Amino acid sequence: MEQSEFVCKEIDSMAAFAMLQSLQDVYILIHRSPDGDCIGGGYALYHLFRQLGIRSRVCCADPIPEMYRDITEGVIFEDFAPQVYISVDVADRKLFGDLPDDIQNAEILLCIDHHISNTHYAEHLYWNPHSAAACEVLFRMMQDNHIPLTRELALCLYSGISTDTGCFQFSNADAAAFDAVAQIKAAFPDLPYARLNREFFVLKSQGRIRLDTRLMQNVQLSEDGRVALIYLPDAWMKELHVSHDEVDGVANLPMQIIGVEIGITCKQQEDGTYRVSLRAGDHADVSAVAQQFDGGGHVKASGCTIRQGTPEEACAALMAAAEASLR
Ligand SMILES: [Mn+2]
Repeated sequence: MEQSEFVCKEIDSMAAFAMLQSLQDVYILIHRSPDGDCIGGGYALYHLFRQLGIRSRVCCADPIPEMYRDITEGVIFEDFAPQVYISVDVADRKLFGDLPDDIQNAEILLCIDHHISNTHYAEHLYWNPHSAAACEVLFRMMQDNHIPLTRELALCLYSGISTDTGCFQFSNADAAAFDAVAQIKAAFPDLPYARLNREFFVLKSQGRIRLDTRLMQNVQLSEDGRVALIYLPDAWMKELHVSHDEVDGVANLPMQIIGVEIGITCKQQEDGTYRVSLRAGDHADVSAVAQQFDGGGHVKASGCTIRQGTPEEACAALMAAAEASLR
């Protein structure tokens, strides 16, 4: 990939909004395996651009999962050639996934993010690594710039903050996150919050329930039950007719076991690589574990990809790294 010479410049909420206002024909890039935060953030930016009379579209390497249809419903993107690219909730350009080359290699003018692991790949970065969600960062930017919250924006931003905090149960659900959501709920009390939470966190297909049961039957425990690892073979997904976007959230499964400090989910991909999600309880730090495998993320939720080896080797390497991090 060609790298141009620039030093990523961090900017504040006023400069970020001034920049957004000055753009035209914008492609908004979000990460592969899209979650509620990047989808909510991407669509919030689309609605914001619309209010400003600016044409934009959200670009993702993977399809948007069905459970986020409240966000995507009624939005039809126009076809146009981009003049500029921005990104939201994407810590590293590797996470764009498999996009067409011209998009993949494009210079990103502005990244809006909340990942401490952000690699400063964009020309400008507007971020807050203490925020629970990219959608919370966007909420603050809009507030600082006196942008009125619309119903569409409220739905998008709520979805991002709710999903990135695991429905407000992770430690990142701090006062600032609750404050943003309190303001969103006060402004739009009639949005279907309870139904959204059920869609995001409770409902699963029959295949997914069968898969979860099988995964739990095969969980590997070590360090007196402080590390739990589940391995998900690609063949099981095919057999039970579960799609990759349906296993979003499977990383939280090992953390349901009392005593588990580090939960590891290792998903075999169709191409033989392994997509790994790491979750930490009260005391552990999994971002350091992910970094050993060239990944990253947050202290309590991180990820990485293992590109070679048998499933046994991948799992053993992960287990060893997690065990070492607890000692
Ligand atoms: Mn996020």
